[in-house]
Amino acid sequence: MSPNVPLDTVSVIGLGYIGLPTAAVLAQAGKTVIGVDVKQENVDAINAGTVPFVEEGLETVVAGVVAQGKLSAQLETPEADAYIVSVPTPFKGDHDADLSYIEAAARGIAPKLSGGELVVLESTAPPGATEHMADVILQARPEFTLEPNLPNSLYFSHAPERVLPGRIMIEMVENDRIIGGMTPEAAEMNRDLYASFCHGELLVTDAKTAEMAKLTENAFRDVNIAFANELSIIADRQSIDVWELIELSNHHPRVNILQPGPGVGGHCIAVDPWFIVSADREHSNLIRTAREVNDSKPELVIEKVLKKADKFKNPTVAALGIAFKANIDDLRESPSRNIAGSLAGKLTDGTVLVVEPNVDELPKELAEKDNVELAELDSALERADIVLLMVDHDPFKEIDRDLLQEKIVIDTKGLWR
Ligand code: SAJ
Repeated sequence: MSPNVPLDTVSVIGLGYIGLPTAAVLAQAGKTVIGVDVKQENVDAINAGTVPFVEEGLETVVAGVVAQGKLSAQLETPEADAYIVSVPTPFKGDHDADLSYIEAAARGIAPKLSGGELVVLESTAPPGATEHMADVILQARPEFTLEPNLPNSLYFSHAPERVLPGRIMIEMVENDRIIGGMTPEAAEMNRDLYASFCHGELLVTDAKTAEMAKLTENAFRDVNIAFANELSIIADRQSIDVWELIELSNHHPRVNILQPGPGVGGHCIAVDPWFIVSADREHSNLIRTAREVNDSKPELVIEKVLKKADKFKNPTVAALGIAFKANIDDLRESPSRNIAGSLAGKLTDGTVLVVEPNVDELPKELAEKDNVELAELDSALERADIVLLMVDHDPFKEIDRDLLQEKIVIDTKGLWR
């Protein structure tokens, strides 16, 4: 039997920051999309045409495709022509990838298969993860085969996402995509499916190269941010303004240094390079060191604040921004969130006023602390002895500089130079 072309019904497993936008654009392209999520509240929100997190432009598309009956969500994996697995891959222990969510998704898909289906892994994962996902399914359903064009063929592929949070709805459609098939036939099916919504170039390769390419992109960025962060540490000690230093150096036609900050956050750049390290610990010194440099940054920011706080009996610190980067509400793996928590723990006689315009409530570990408050920008600036800028959210750019005159300012993003 030939593959189930044209793959009319698609099930997206995992309706998070990547899965939901993917489901939405597929539905917009005319596919019948059934999303699957383990969280009942996410399923309910989506079926009501709303979204469980903030992402520019997403809610409008979700509301539209749900109203047209092209997108629905449920807890159980359905029968479908194609599956897209978009679940988390955190790390465990010594930074090894935890593939348990991928395995659980595979076990959910296995009983629904009848032959000819495409299963795409979108989750970022270490080299070999797509093969592992296929193994889990083939172990559960040994009557199927990877050999193409038979009645009992299954097709496996890896299509790593490359979208930038905050620009997901644009980049999902415009970015070039890498398509890594476990067989050429699987790659071809995957390419045809993604061509329905993606106008970028669809670059076909094998699954393992695709897995490594995704990790390479994020490791490249991590190494380059580490360079900027290391410069910021050295410049600080030399009493040099690191932002001026970088600006000047970037005038060279072949130099393009990124920006230093309070550390690297998010669930991609701070995580993915470790998958390369764990795949080959002996030969990944540069990538590991970059991770360590970026991970050391928050501690240096904390030390700087504590030094300044020393001269106050009851210091009040305004911590501006706890999202992992500008203009989003995503607090996962956020260095600034950890810095705020750590400062509150250390400044037991002080107060930390968290200003985060993109959230309505503090995350649990901060809310539980007696000396942490979620504050409005104006009142925090008025009350603070020390103003610690950690995220370059737009509202912080517009602050009246006169309000900062009397304050001790620690600007980790170079926003107020
Ligand atoms: N950061 C700096 N200095 C910079 C740039 C970023 O300190 O010059 C920090 C940010 O503040 C943030 C972290 O790095 O804490 C990551 O932010 P980001 O905007 O660089 O990237 P992400 O994590 O939002 O998205 C990345 C993107 N990858 C690349 O740019 C190579 C995106 O395209 C990927 O799809 C995404 O990871 C992912 O899902 O893997």
